[in-house]
Amino acid sequence: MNYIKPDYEPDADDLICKYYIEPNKISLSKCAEQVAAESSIGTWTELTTMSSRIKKLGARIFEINKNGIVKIAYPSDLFEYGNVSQMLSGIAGNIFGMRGVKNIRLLDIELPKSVVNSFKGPDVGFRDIRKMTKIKIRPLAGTIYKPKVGLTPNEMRKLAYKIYSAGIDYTKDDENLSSMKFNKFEDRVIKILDIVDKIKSEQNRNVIYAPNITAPANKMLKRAEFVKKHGGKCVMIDILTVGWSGLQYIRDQNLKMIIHGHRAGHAAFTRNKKHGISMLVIAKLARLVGVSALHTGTVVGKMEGTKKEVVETNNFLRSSWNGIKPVMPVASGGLHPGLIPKLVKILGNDLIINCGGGLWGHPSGCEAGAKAIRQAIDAAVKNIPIKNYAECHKELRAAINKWGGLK
Ligand code: CAP
Ligand code: MG
Repeated sequence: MNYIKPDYEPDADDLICKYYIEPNKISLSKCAEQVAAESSIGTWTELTTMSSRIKKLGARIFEINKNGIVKIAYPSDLFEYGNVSQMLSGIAGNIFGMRGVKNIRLLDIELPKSVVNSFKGPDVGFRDIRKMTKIKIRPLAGTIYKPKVGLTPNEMRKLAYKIYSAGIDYTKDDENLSSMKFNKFEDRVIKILDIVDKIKSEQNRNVIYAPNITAPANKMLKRAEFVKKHGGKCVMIDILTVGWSGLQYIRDQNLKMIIHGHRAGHAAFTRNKKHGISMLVIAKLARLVGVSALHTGTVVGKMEGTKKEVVETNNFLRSSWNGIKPVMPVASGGLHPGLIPKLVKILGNDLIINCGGGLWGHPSGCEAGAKAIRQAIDAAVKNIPIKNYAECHKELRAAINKWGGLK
């Protein structure tokens, strides 16, 4: 069967994948054909069970260029509606391990409306987060409790009060904190949500806490329901270690809570520029299934990720998409106050800015760390050079003295 159809014009009901392909000891077109076959209806040999009816479901390669960019259209009948796992088992499954392929990267996908609308997307979206927090324009000031793992619920409770009082809007657990013997999930949630209420009564601010519910699906649901019962508005899920089905299971409960999507492990797919799956594709799928906020990178922080990639992903998350609610990007990883103006210049105001070490490592303690972050955000939003702002804000000055930020 021939999968190369240079004259084919994809129609509105096709799912289109853009791949980068490097063949292994065969021609690029032969390799692309193997990919198209394996990801749709074929295998390594002609089949006696193949029929002209089934051939209509075959993938169509409608573009190949010398640089290895291959575009393939898949008829939407190949896919089960509302099932990301099945979709990926085709377009991002066996193809990564075939001998004829040296490298292959799924760079982008365009989904037909029928597939997009078979998913719910976020229950609570980007604009809902702004409404819930009543923060209209500026980026949200967030942090991750640090050390990552080790603090007790009582310790976190005290720290939460200090940093929320000093101006932090959004706090979250770290990706590897769930329910440990020294820090039980339920105990921690009750204690921190108690502080969330206290901040509401003392300062009339709706601050958010994102407890990490990552666990087997039934446990995640129990944890999410527990958070809701105690007045929590948000849960965090490590979406890639949990898997698409786990994420969708929680989303489909319609809990009306923010789902904060942490992407721990994404770089196993995204980091090798010649192989794997791009962050843009992961972001599309995460939005489809229904995260409210998603880590996408910082450009300026400790985690790898080019400006082009992060900007493109963030723009997608905020764009309109067949009625699927937009998602709030989360910038996190190695951030500190001195980097915030640069970050906001590159990524804009519609962001949750998370500083972990960049708050808890402040030389004057965590309250000063929280203040310095808010000061840096204010300077960025008001477009005042951080150097000038630091002259009359001592917390910001101390942060810059420790970590830099004037260059
Ligand atoms: C940040 C963080 C986040 C990373 C994940 C960490 O802490 O908590 O998990 O941001 O990366 O453990 O590294 P720091 P990404 O602020 O102390 O660096 O957002 O790129 O997925
Ligand atoms: Mg972390």
